[in-house]
Amino acid sequence: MTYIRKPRIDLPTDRVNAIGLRQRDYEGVLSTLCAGCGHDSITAAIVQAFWELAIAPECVIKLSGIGCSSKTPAYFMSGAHGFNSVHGRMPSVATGAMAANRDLVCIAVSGDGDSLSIGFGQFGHVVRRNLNMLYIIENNGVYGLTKGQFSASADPGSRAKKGDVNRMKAIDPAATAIALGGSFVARGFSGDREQLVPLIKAGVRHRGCAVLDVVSPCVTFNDHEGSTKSYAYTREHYHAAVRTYFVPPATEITTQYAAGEAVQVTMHDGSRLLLRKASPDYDPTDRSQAMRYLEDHRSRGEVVTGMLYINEELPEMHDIFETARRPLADQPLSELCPGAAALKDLQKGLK
Ligand SMILES: Cc1ncc(C[n+]2csc(CCOP(=O)(O)OP(=O)(O)O)c2C)c(N)n1
Ligand code: SF4
Ligand SMILES: [Mg+2]
Repeated sequence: MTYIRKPRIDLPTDRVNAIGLRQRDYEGVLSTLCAGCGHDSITAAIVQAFWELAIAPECVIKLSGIGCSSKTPAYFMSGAHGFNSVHGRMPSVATGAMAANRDLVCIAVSGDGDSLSIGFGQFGHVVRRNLNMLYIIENNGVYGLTKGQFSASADPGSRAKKGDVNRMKAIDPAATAIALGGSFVARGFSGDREQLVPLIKAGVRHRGCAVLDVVSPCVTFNDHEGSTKSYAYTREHYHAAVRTYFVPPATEITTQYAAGEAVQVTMHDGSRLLLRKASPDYDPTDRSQAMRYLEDHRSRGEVVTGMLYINEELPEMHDIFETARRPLADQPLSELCPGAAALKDLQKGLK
């Protein structure tokens, strides 16, 4: 793949984070996506979130499948490990990488085509395994890279650029992840960075599979009248269920909201999520209510955003399988290859 390096100019006024890095240290190569593509705004939010969290890029693994969305890991954290995998197969690669080294911080970027069409089975199983990763779906309702065919997230009745009407029902990745028993499900909009950055930070810090569906308009193939994934439609039908604030462990917890207005979730590393109910009847820890709420608003054509469901109690893949604490690359050879006698013993048990 060809790419263009960004010229590096450090200004003395650039702020550094807790580990002495500038925001530029979290950027990647120049984007080759269409000007105005929602995916580029999500990239900017990812850069900001990781810089604010002060995570060293070399501790991160960034993964993707195939699509315009799946190209985006090239545009952030050049210093991270990365693998641009096969269409719809990113979750398998993520499972392998995280099984081999649980200390990595995993961020995966996929598309609605990549995750809800060809990769639907893989998406379901990685949620079910509760693999420790942030799984972002950059959702534009079309296959952008292959020139604008309807994807599985296109709403029935929505129009393609050339006028065709979609007759199929849509798959909602957030509702699907909640139905599958996912431990963290949120939705954002590429045009709302203020909401998106705390959702990304919380997803990174969540121990388990954090699914973040982000409505991300495709300006070239799906930003016209009749599309329900356009900037205009999303802005008009936007409905925040909760307002999300991420508070890192070292910071004193202060909240501007009166008791009863904010729900507080303490995450495994001690950081906290302050969830202010924008809708007084919404509780993001109540799974069946979250499902009903999404369905009610979907039937009214509204796009519900924010932290939709969270459960900090669900065990992550390594807890379920009681795997070794040490990364595979650091395991002593004697443990990895225990020898012929141990193999014989194992075989005896299988007879
Ligand atoms: C196995 C396989 N099948 C089909 C394709 C063709 N293909 C490439 S990208 C894509 C869809 C991408 O859509 P999405 O994941 O929504 O990403 P977007 O481009 O919209 O960001 C398809 C069908 C492929 N590359 N590989
Ligand atoms: S075709 Fe659509 S999704 Fe792809 S880069 Fe252009 S605007 Fe973005
Ligand atoms: Mg798409």
